[in-house]
Amino acid sequence: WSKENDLQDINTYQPHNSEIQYLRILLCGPTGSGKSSDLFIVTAKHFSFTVHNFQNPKSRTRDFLPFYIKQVMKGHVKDNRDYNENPGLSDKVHVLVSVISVSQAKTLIDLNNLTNIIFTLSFYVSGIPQMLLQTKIDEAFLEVKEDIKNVYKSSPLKEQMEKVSQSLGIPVNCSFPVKNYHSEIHTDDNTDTLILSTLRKMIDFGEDFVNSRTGKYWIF
Ligand SMILES: Nc1nc2c(ncn2[C@@H]2O[C@H](COP(=O)(O)OP(=O)(O)OP(=O)(O)O)[C@@H](O)[C@H]2O)c(=O)[nH]1
Ligand SMILES: [Mg+2]
Repeated sequence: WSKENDLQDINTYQPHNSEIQYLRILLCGPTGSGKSSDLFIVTAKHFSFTVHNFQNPKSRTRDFLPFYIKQVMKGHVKDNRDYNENPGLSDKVHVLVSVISVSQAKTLIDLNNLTNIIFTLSFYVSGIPQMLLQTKIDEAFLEVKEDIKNVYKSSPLKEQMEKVSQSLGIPVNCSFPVKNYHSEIHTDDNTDTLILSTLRKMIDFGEDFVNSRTGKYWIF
């Protein structure tokens, strides 16, 4: 349980594939799930990164969302408005991260929405690494709220992670618990440690993907 290694590796990370300068990670999930908070405070403290916000176009129904995300993943959507006709590897998404809070995962509507999206996407897109983040574990599990280091010891949390992984069809080893900063003014080492280990995983998954010759996935 230490953040130094991850911090060092993330700091010196440079994609080996010279086609790209940086990884593109797409966070997708219901409103309020913690996408904007995710990783951001820690990340902003140590690293530089760029954020684009994509919203399902207002005129479209919810059914449109998976198709919209598919366009984003293929690198066609630039800043919500412009269309990129011929996206290269650097425009495409390299890791797809689904984000849902524990309490949202417990409501069937939120879970079903995410399941539908992931299901549709996995139908269209294969080969791209997928991760699942379950956020707000501090709200849901007292033992984690008291000490974030209990994250790997809490059996109710483990059960919750497994249950949701299974419903979403994302393997447990691609599934991570997250506690974001929310009201804290100061950052603390233990919270940083968990967040950095998750960020590290995203980079590992993305790095594998852009090197797996190809960096190719198959979108139908
Ligand atoms: N307790 C707790 N609160 C959190 C956590 N993550 C996020 N929050 C809070 O939840 C609220 C929503 O988080 P956001 O990051 O804004 O959610 P979002 O997914 O970006 O939502 P949209 O931008 O509407 O799609 C904020 O008030 C956060 O401070 C967490 O791990 N624990
Ligand atoms: Mg947001």
